[in-house]
Amino acid sequence: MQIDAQPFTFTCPLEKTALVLIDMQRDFIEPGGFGETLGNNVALLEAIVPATQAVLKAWRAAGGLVVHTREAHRADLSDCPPAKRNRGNPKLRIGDVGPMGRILVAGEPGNQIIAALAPEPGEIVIDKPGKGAFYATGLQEMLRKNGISHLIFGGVTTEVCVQTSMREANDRGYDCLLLEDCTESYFPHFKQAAIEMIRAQGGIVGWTAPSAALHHALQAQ
Ligand code: C5J
Repeated sequence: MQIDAQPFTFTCPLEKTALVLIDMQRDFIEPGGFGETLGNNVALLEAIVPATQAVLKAWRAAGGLVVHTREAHRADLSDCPPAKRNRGNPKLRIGDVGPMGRILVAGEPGNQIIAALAPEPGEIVIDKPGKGAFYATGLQEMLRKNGISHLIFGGVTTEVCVQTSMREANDRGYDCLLLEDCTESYFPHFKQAAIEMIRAQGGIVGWTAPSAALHHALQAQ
Protein backbone atom coordinates (compact mmCIF):
# COMPACT_ATOMS: atom_id res chain seq x y z
CA MET A 1 0.00 0.00 0.00
CA GLN A 2 1.19 3.52 -0.80
CA ILE A 3 -0.21 6.21 1.50
CA ASP A 4 0.21 9.85 0.57
CA ALA A 5 1.85 11.12 3.77
CA GLN A 6 4.34 13.61 5.14
CA PRO A 7 7.28 13.90 5.00
CA PHE A 8 7.00 11.43 2.07
CA THR A 9 4.94 8.44 0.91
CA PHE A 10 4.36 5.77 3.57
CA THR A 11 4.75 2.33 2.01
CA CYS A 12 3.36 -0.59 3.98
CA PRO A 13 2.26 -4.12 3.06
CA LEU A 14 -1.31 -4.55 4.38
CA GLU A 15 -0.59 -8.00 5.83
CA LYS A 16 2.37 -6.61 7.79
CA THR A 17 0.56 -3.54 9.09
CA ALA A 18 -1.59 -3.12 12.20
CA LEU A 19 -4.04 -0.33 12.99
CA VAL A 20 -3.34 0.73 16.60
CA LEU A 21 -6.04 2.76 18.33
CA ILE A 22 -4.72 4.24 21.54
CA ASP A 23 -6.94 4.62 24.62
CA MET A 24 -10.27 5.42 22.93
CA GLN A 25 -11.85 4.66 26.29
CA ARG A 26 -14.71 6.27 28.16
CA ASP A 27 -12.33 7.56 30.86
CA PHE A 28 -10.84 10.02 28.36
CA ILE A 29 -13.70 10.74 25.99
CA GLU A 30 -16.86 10.85 28.08
CA PRO A 31 -17.81 13.24 30.90
CA GLY A 32 -17.08 11.92 34.40
CA GLY A 33 -13.85 10.11 33.57
CA PHE A 34 -10.16 10.70 34.24
CA GLY A 35 -9.81 13.31 31.48
CA GLU A 36 -12.54 15.48 32.90
CA THR A 37 -11.34 15.09 36.50
CA LEU A 38 -8.04 16.61 35.36
CA GLY A 39 -10.03 19.67 34.29
CA ASN A 40 -10.17 19.00 30.54
CA ASN A 41 -12.93 19.57 27.98
CA VAL A 42 -13.64 16.03 26.76
CA ALA A 43 -15.87 17.24 23.88
CA LEU A 44 -12.69 18.04 21.93
CA LEU A 45 -11.78 14.35 21.88
CA GLU A 46 -15.25 13.14 20.96
CA ALA A 47 -14.97 15.01 17.66
CA ILE A 48 -12.54 12.44 16.17
CA VAL A 49 -14.87 9.49 16.74
CA PRO A 50 -16.62 9.54 13.30
CA ALA A 51 -13.34 9.64 11.33
CA THR A 52 -11.81 6.95 13.54
CA GLN A 53 -14.89 4.76 13.20
CA ALA A 54 -14.73 5.10 9.39
CA VAL A 55 -11.06 4.04 9.38
CA LEU A 56 -11.76 1.10 11.67
CA LYS A 57 -14.59 -0.06 9.40
CA ALA A 58 -12.45 0.21 6.25
CA TRP A 59 -9.48 -1.49 7.92
CA ARG A 60 -11.64 -4.38 9.12
CA ALA A 61 -13.16 -4.73 5.64
CA ALA A 62 -9.62 -4.97 4.20
CA GLY A 63 -8.78 -7.72 6.70
CA GLY A 64 -6.08 -5.76 8.54
CA LEU A 65 -4.99 -6.51 12.10
CA VAL A 66 -6.49 -4.20 14.74
CA VAL A 67 -4.96 -3.39 18.13
CA HIS A 68 -6.85 -1.42 20.78
CA THR A 69 -5.16 -0.14 23.93
CA ARG A 70 -6.58 1.04 27.23
CA GLU A 71 -4.74 2.90 29.96
CA ALA A 72 -5.71 0.54 32.77
CA HIS A 73 -4.42 -0.42 36.19
CA ARG A 74 -4.95 -3.51 38.31
CA ALA A 75 -7.66 -3.21 40.96
CA ASP A 76 -5.02 -3.23 43.74
CA LEU A 77 -3.09 -0.45 41.93
CA SER A 78 0.12 -2.47 42.30
CA ASP A 79 1.05 -1.32 38.78
CA CYS A 80 0.37 2.36 39.48
CA PRO A 81 3.37 4.17 40.96
CA PRO A 82 2.41 6.73 43.64
CA ALA A 83 4.12 9.39 41.52
CA LYS A 84 1.54 8.75 38.80
CA ARG A 85 -1.43 8.52 41.16
CA ASN A 86 -0.65 11.71 43.02
CA ARG A 87 0.41 13.86 40.09
CA GLY A 88 -1.52 17.04 39.38
CA ASN A 89 -3.92 16.99 42.32
CA PRO A 90 -6.99 15.96 40.26
CA LYS A 91 -10.52 15.96 41.72
CA LEU A 92 -10.46 12.16 41.51
CA ARG A 93 -7.25 10.15 41.49
CA ILE A 94 -6.58 6.85 39.70
CA GLY A 95 -8.47 4.16 41.64
CA ASP A 96 -11.02 6.55 43.17
CA VAL A 97 -14.70 5.93 42.48
CA GLY A 98 -16.19 8.29 39.89
CA PRO A 99 -19.45 8.38 37.95
CA MET A 100 -18.20 5.56 35.65
CA GLY A 101 -16.60 3.41 38.33
CA ARG A 102 -13.01 3.44 39.55
CA ILE A 103 -10.85 5.80 37.52
CA LEU A 104 -8.48 4.02 35.07
CA VAL A 105 -9.02 0.62 36.68
CA ALA A 106 -9.34 -2.44 34.41
CA GLY A 107 -12.84 -3.84 34.10
CA GLU A 108 -14.62 -0.69 35.29
CA PRO A 109 -17.29 0.87 33.02
CA GLY A 110 -15.19 3.98 32.39
CA ASN A 111 -12.24 1.86 31.32
CA GLN A 112 -14.08 0.31 28.37
CA ILE A 113 -13.43 1.38 24.79
CA ILE A 114 -16.29 3.66 23.68
CA ALA A 115 -19.20 1.79 22.07
CA ALA A 116 -18.61 3.27 18.59
CA LEU A 117 -15.14 1.66 18.45
CA ALA A 118 -15.76 -1.47 20.52
CA PRO A 119 -13.28 -4.27 19.77
CA GLU A 120 -14.52 -7.23 17.74
CA PRO A 121 -13.57 -10.86 18.43
CA GLY A 122 -10.06 -11.59 17.17
CA GLU A 123 -8.78 -8.06 17.68
CA ILE A 124 -5.96 -7.46 20.15
CA VAL A 125 -6.80 -5.48 23.30
CA ILE A 126 -3.84 -4.30 25.41
CA ASP A 127 -4.23 -2.97 28.95
CA LYS A 128 -1.26 -0.72 29.60
CA PRO A 129 -0.24 0.78 32.94
CA GLY A 130 1.95 3.44 31.35
CA LYS A 131 1.52 6.04 28.68
CA GLY A 132 3.36 3.97 26.07
CA ALA A 133 1.72 0.84 24.65
CA PHE A 134 4.93 -1.23 24.87
CA TYR A 135 5.86 -0.55 28.50
CA ALA A 136 4.93 -3.56 30.72
CA THR A 137 2.65 -5.13 28.07
CA GLY A 138 2.86 -8.08 25.69
CA LEU A 139 2.34 -5.89 22.61
CA GLN A 140 5.73 -6.42 20.98
CA GLU A 141 5.41 -10.21 21.24
CA MET A 142 1.89 -10.13 19.76
CA LEU A 143 3.03 -7.97 16.86
CA ARG A 144 5.98 -10.32 16.27
CA LYS A 145 3.69 -13.36 16.21
CA ASN A 146 1.49 -11.64 13.62
CA GLY A 147 4.47 -10.65 11.44
CA ILE A 148 3.80 -6.93 11.85
CA SER A 149 6.45 -4.39 10.82
CA HIS A 150 4.33 -1.27 10.19
CA LEU A 151 1.87 0.51 12.50
CA ILE A 152 -0.87 3.01 11.70
CA PHE A 153 -1.85 5.00 14.79
CA GLY A 154 -4.95 6.86 15.94
CA GLY A 155 -6.31 7.65 19.38
CA VAL A 156 -5.84 9.95 22.33
CA THR A 157 -4.16 12.00 23.45
CA THR A 158 -1.79 12.96 20.66
CA GLU A 159 1.11 14.30 22.69
CA VAL A 160 0.81 11.86 25.60
CA CYS A 161 -0.09 8.21 24.97
CA VAL A 162 -0.10 8.35 21.16
CA GLN A 163 3.25 10.06 20.81
CA THR A 164 4.84 7.98 23.59
CA SER A 165 3.64 4.77 21.91
CA MET A 166 4.91 5.91 18.51
CA ARG A 167 8.31 6.73 19.96
CA GLU A 168 8.48 3.35 21.69
CA ALA A 169 7.50 1.65 18.42
CA ASN A 170 10.01 3.68 16.41
CA ASP A 171 12.81 2.65 18.76
CA ARG A 172 11.75 -0.98 18.30
CA GLY A 173 12.11 -0.73 14.51
CA TYR A 174 8.49 -0.26 13.41
CA ASP A 175 7.59 2.19 10.65
CA CYS A 176 4.77 4.30 12.08
CA LEU A 177 2.11 6.53 10.55
CA LEU A 178 -0.20 8.80 12.55
CA LEU A 179 -3.68 9.59 11.16
CA GLU A 180 -4.01 13.32 11.78
CA ASP A 181 -7.83 13.48 12.02
CA CYS A 182 -8.06 10.31 14.13
CA THR A 183 -6.07 11.72 17.01
CA GLU A 184 -6.76 14.59 19.38
CA SER A 185 -5.53 16.40 22.42
CA TYR A 186 -7.23 18.42 25.13
CA PHE A 187 -4.80 21.11 23.93
CA PRO A 188 -5.10 21.57 20.13
CA HIS A 189 -1.76 23.39 19.90
CA PHE A 190 -0.07 20.36 21.52
CA LYS A 191 -1.63 18.12 18.85
CA GLN A 192 -0.26 20.35 16.10
CA ALA A 193 3.18 20.47 17.71
CA ALA A 194 3.25 16.67 18.16
CA ILE A 195 2.34 16.11 14.51
CA GLU A 196 5.10 18.44 13.42
CA MET A 197 7.64 16.82 15.77
CA ILE A 198 6.82 13.32 14.54
CA ARG A 199 7.41 14.06 10.87
CA ALA A 200 10.27 16.58 11.30
CA GLN A 201 13.83 15.80 10.22
CA GLY A 202 12.77 13.37 7.51
CA GLY A 203 10.30 11.51 9.75
CA ILE A 204 12.38 11.19 12.89
CA VAL A 205 9.51 9.40 14.68
CA GLY A 206 7.37 8.55 11.66
CA TRP A 207 4.86 9.79 9.11
CA THR A 208 1.53 11.63 9.34
CA ALA A 209 -1.42 11.69 6.93
CA PRO A 210 -5.12 12.52 6.89
CA SER A 211 -7.38 9.45 7.06
CA ALA A 212 -8.58 10.21 3.51
CA ALA A 213 -5.12 9.15 2.29
CA LEU A 214 -5.51 5.77 4.00
CA HIS A 215 -9.00 5.30 2.54
CA HIS A 216 -7.60 6.14 -0.90
CA ALA A 217 -4.78 3.60 -0.51
CA LEU A 218 -7.17 0.89 0.66
CA GLN A 219 -9.47 1.51 -2.30
CA ALA A 220 -6.50 1.21 -4.65
CA GLN A 221 -5.58 -2.19 -3.19
C1 C5J B 1 -3.28 10.65 29.30
C2 C5J B 1 -3.49 9.27 27.34
N1 C5J B 1 -3.32 11.77 28.61
N2 C5J B 1 -4.15 8.21 26.89
N3 C5J B 1 -3.44 9.44 28.70
O1 C5J B 1 -3.11 10.67 30.51
O2 C5J B 1 -2.99 10.08 26.58
